[in-house]
Amino acid sequence: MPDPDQIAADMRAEFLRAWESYRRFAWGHDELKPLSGTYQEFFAPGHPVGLTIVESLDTLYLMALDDELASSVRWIETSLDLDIDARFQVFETVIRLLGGLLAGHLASGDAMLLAKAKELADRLLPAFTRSPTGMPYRFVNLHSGAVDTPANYVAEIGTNLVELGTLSRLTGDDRYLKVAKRAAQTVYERRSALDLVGTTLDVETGGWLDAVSPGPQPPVDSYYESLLDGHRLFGDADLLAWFQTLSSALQRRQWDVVDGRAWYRRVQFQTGTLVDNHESELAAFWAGSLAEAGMPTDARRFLDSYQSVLDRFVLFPEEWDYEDMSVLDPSYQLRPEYADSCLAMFITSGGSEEYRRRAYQLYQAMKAHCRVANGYTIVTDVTRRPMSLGDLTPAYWFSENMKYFYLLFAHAPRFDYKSNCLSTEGKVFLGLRR
Ligand code: DMJ
Repeated sequence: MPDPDQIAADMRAEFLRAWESYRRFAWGHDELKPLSGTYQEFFAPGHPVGLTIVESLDTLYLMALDDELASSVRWIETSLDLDIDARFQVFETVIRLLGGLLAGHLASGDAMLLAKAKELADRLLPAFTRSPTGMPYRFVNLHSGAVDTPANYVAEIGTNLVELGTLSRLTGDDRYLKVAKRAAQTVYERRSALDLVGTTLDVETGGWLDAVSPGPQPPVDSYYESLLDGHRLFGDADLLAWFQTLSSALQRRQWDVVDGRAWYRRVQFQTGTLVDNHESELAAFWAGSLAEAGMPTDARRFLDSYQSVLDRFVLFPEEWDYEDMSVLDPSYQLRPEYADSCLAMFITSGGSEEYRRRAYQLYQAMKAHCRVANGYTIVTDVTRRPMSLGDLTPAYWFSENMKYFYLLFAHAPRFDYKSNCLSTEGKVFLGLRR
């Protein structure tokens, strides 16, 4: 590996190269399409919210791209109107937009960002307060407060603690944390006798709509992470107790070792019987959570399993069967989960070089296969040579992937490597140095 400073400088330059393309082709829109030099909206067609800008604020700050940060904050102040007559997905709005505004506020100290965050949360609140169980509806109209879709996933119901809790802490208004905690608790209370949860609940009746526990995989994954991070941020003992009960059940009932590799089998949540052996790239974040929860051995084993997938396919397919290692979805969505765990384990291990080496392998593979004239793009099939490309730079590529990579190598003076907490969307809620 080259010198870490050199790698960090390269990562910052690559970020900036793609950012300039976003500025040129997509500024103010949600996401860049780098091959066609166009853009797409993430939440609602015809209603851009500058997702890439909002999501990237704290990354710009950490990379000391201060002019870019200033123009991003200016865009939000002058052009981000949240009074939008369209239905927004509550979970994605919370982790990406609300999280982005709050992390941007924590990074820059700008009061306007906090005011926008509060306005956004107030527009989201009907999803919680109009629900008979307190578990949020899946969609809310930001203008009218009309809610729809009572069938909601556990991750989407229960991943609001960090963002809404931080807003409560910053505004002194405890309503936000209360609705988030009630929703997370309502899911917890519906766990089976095996301490497992299914994937989908009817938020009006409170009943389960399915019977599968996917382990730390979608669409439950970040619920577990949110409980742990909520405890790490607010010291709430309930959240830790719920995390411990649920995560020990995952280790007991779903941890599955095949050919020396550890995975999570998908099971019926009431009986524990096997559903299938499908594993998602998205679960790679869980190694970092295990490490943060004080389970370094399991964390390392799980990360090793993902490393074996990386070694085999060069970039991660979206989904595979771990019994026979057949690929179920060959696309690589430029996802950040493996780098997320590498950073978390770099930090919890006190700076072990091993995690830098792993992340660098992924970074180089990404450069080799996803780098295009206008930045970076997703892959539609990692098994083909050359890999076939799609046309998208997801907002999380700017805000998550490049943040994790950069923090691993940069010795960033604006980041506290000793005391920090990043949300499921990689927003820094603790650990920004001003
Ligand atoms: C991101 O939006 C977040 O990391 C989220 O928690 C799950 N997945 C995507 C990127 O893969």
